[in-house]
Amino acid sequence: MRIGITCYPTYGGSGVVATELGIELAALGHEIHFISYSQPFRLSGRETGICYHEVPVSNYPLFEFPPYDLALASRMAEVAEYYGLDLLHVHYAIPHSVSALLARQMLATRGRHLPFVTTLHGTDITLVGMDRSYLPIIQYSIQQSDGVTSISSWLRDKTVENFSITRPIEVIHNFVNCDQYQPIRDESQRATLRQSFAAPDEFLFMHLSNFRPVKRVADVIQTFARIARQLPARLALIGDGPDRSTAEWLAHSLNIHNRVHFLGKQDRVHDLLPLADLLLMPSENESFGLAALEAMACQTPAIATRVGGVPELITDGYDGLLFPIGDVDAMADSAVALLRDPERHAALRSSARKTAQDRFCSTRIIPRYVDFYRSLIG
Ligand code: GMT
Repeated sequence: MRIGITCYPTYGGSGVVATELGIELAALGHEIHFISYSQPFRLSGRETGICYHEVPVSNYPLFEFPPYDLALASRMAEVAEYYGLDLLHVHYAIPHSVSALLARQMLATRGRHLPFVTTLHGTDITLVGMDRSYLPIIQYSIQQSDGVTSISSWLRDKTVENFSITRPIEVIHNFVNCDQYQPIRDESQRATLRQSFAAPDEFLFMHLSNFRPVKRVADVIQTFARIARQLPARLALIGDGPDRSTAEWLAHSLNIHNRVHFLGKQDRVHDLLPLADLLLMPSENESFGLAALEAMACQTPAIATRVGGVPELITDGYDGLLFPIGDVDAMADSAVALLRDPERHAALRSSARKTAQDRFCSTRIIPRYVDFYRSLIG
């Protein structure tokens, strides 16, 4: 198949899923065309079978707000026509599904059918999409999509509830490539690599996000501060975003800044996640929690909040630990108790990897997308 994919190219879960999906599909022999305003951050630009098409956005002085959605619709229609696309797959409803709808209509006037799939990721439904200025058009574009997928059952139910959607929504969970994301089996190699972040007798915690308020990065620091009072430990935070300076300030105020590493945006997170003992994901909401899945595939279980679609990924006490939002004391105490019990920690680590492999490995999930596309093209 020839598939056009549109996503946000910046640091964030929906862009990661879209990019990894394109890479996996290309590896299966499909022809993939990414259409966006810049190259998605996890693409090197050298992948076989993948082509990137930039959307130029005119910045004429008359425009206070450059109309990206229109430029995107034009480019989608052009790429579909020139490269004979069978289907468009847009990630994150706002504004991508509206642009795809326009592109489909433009091509229909030329006698070509270009079906499009909208994948709902989270804040497009739970936060931004609920804004009255977007709600009616997003509702319309979801209803009008040829196919709609959601990355968790929780998000599907929220979409139906918030937008009164009557059409079917297929749940296709997020996935991880378990060959790329895997534990470092050689203990001495792991110990050597870990030395950049922690001494041999120190535990290593990690956090991975875009540092938006929904991630509650302050809770990461607060939890870690309580842990560091009881155990020798270090924290490495991967990513960047609006709440980073608050987190840095808090680390200084709590006098733990010497134990906290802010690593900024990293594209090879599969090299880092296997080095950690635990991941901290105390989010206010997560419609899935891809960061936790990536860590679990590397045998790093998560201490997370029981929110949104997270319980579809993490089974409390088996492959991770779940807590109420903001309960930093319980998160810290449980982490300390777990790390003081190496057998239980080892069991949680291997269950985390098993869950990633058995339920969310790309080899299981990608065929579901392929079948879904075929059902629409056919
Ligand atoms: O988490 C973010 O702020 C980024 C956001 C996105 O759309 O880029 O992530 C959402 O999509 C991810 C991939 O499907 C999910 O794993 C995240 O749980 C979801 N984030 C939220 O629901 C807050």
